[in-house]
Amino acid sequence: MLLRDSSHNVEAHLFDVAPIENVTPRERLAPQLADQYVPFITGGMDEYWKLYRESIEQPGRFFGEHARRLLSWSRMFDAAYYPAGTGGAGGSTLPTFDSTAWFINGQLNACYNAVDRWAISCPDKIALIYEADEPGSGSKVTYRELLAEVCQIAQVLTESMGVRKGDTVIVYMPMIPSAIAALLAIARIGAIHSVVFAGYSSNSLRDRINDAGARVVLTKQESRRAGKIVETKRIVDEALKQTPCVEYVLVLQHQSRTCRDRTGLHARKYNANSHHHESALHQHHRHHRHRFHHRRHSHLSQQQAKLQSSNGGGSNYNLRSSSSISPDSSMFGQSNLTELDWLTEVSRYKPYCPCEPLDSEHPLFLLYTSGSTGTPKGVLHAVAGYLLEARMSMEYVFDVHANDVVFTAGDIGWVTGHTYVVYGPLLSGCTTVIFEGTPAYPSYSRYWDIIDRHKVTHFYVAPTALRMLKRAGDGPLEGYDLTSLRCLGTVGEPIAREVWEWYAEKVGRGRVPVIDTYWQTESGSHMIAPLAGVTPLKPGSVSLPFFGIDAVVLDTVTGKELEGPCKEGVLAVRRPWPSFARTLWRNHSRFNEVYFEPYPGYYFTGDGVARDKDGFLWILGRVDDVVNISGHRLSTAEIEAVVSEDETVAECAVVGFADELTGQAVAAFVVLRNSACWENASEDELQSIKRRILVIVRRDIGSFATPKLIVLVDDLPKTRSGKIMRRILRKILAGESNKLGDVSTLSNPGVVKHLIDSVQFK
Ligand code: 6R9
Repeated sequence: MLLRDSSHNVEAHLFDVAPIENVTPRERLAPQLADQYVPFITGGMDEYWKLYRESIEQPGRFFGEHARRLLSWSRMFDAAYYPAGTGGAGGSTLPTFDSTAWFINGQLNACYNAVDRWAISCPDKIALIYEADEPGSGSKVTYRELLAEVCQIAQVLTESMGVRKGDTVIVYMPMIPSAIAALLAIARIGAIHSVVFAGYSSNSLRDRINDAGARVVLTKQESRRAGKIVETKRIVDEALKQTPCVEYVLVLQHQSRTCRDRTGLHARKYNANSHHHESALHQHHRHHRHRFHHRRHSHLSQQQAKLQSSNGGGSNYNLRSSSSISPDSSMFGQSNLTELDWLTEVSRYKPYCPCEPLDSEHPLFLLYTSGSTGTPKGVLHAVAGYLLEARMSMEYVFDVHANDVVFTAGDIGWVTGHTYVVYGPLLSGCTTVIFEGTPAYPSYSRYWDIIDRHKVTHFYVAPTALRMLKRAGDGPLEGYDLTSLRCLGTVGEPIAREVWEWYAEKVGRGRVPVIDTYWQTESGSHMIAPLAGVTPLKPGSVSLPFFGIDAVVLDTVTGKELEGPCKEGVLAVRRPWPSFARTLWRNHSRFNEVYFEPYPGYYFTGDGVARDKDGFLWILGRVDDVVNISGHRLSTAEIEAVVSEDETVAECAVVGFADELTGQAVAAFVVLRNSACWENASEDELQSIKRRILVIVRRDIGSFATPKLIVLVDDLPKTRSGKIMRRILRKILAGESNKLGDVSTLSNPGVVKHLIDSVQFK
């Protein structure tokens, strides 16, 4: 583990900010509106501290009570956690990271909790507001409609594709209601969803599919983003050339009915002929599955597969009409790959199927994220603990109530989308906005337009978007009312004080709190955040830990806990909490290694932190080799690996540096092979090498990882054991060449001057 230099050089006065009153939104609401809301916390900070202490000292009792109240169980759990937690009085033994399981012997289903219970109690309530890329072309989906679509997709998975409990299913889709329905359908049958952000390249997608061992991929033919067409399926096809585990790909050609057609005609049409159709279908699927396995095991040649597919696949396949194997499936180079048409498949099934009851610790999803080394980590979450805290944080941190409209402007490819676009809002039974577009299309007013048109009460976004919008000036905000808002949130990276203040003033109109939430893919839900209407706010501080988070500041070098005010170090957590990840997919030893070995006995977050004089926490950014570009977490090692693959590149070091717009940007220091030959190269030749490197990163990872700066150098700073000292590169880029710290361990101290010169002449 490569830790950044221990001294962050952060001056204490930087954190000397007077707390701002956290305006209780109700006090500023019209009285008739205010009456609708019974706050979750009425006793102010005293109550926060009381609950916090209970959550740490008696986690069994605290989380047990919440789990009973906030989730619907098909079998109630016996104890809140293993080994000692009794749901009631808690136990004398506190949970530890090595052996904890939560809500022992309980059974439940995520989809039931997010959809069915509201489809029963308030079927016509709007669950999803789909705001399409093109303004005005979206739709609304009620809980009843959502349940129907989810159930149909669930049956496509189990009946048409043979997906079973515990299988992994990859979702590579844009932000549309069917993508949300797909996640819930996967959860409904007890399979494990793994969303790959649709901005990832085919190579990144391929690696994630293979690591997950997925048998099924769900995707869309084309997506729209900022008015442009993205050929999503083409990226999938490319990836599927090298994914032997995949047996089925389900492709959405056009939007499903919940996106297009609110007349209900489709459902009626289905009912008219469902019975006969269905039984024929069941027969067909039995046949199909049988044939399919037979086909695979007999190693059918590619030619035969092609023949079968082009003539409709023989008698059994004729039943499938347009949806059977696509004529060009042989192009995948995999004879066992079947492509199915989403809408045709879905229309074959009835709009209800039962939920699979799952043990509390059954996996809910797998989400790949970046770590210190090149290979992405598949973070695995367990169903009960994750669901509980997704809902608890919605309610306590954001003060979300059942009639609220939540707009989390994040993609489902990131954990923020999982917890605060999909699960959190739906578990709370409120309405969630699914936004397909971007904040600048068709203009910088897009977010404000969405907020006004849909009467959004909670808006949650990354600072990177706010920096861009702040830069666009106040014009785009003019003429917008924004009085529906009760809470503003930010997530993903530190927010600068000016940006926080702009957000509070211009968007919140000085009326609603700005809640800066610190958390991670691994944590599943908020770890450190103020509670809306309760915790005093300090612009730039994430304030105080959420319930159950026993956060400590550790000395970077000694690993000792630093108690009391005005301390700085790394952020760690002493005890597990229900929504914490359970493992890394098929790599539990890496899980232990990256999170628990750096500071034995603690979960190591990877972030630097400062505690100010009031005990408030300030996140200082990653201390490992992870960069955060526009809130996208990327491993520098991953970028290095792809750049180094180019034949002209001898070696390469990637670091992050401060960028006004994206928070951090990527800089690649590249040493070319035969560097002597390049000495007299023309500027044009050098530019073309740089362009090639940009193309490689875009192709192999995704355009969001493209280096902003490429510096061609003769050598990299290295220790005697050959380790690249990226710290030196970071300091030089930060303009702190005079503060390089200890360079005595460098094997080539002369390189420093060369690097400084190279950066200066950029
Ligand atoms: C939710 C999410 C996690 C990393 C985390 C930290 C950074 C997240 C932050 C923040 C400062 C905040 N981070 N929230 N830094 N202030 N409010 O972003 O998950 O993609 O896993 O990233 O993001 O560095 O360690 P993930």
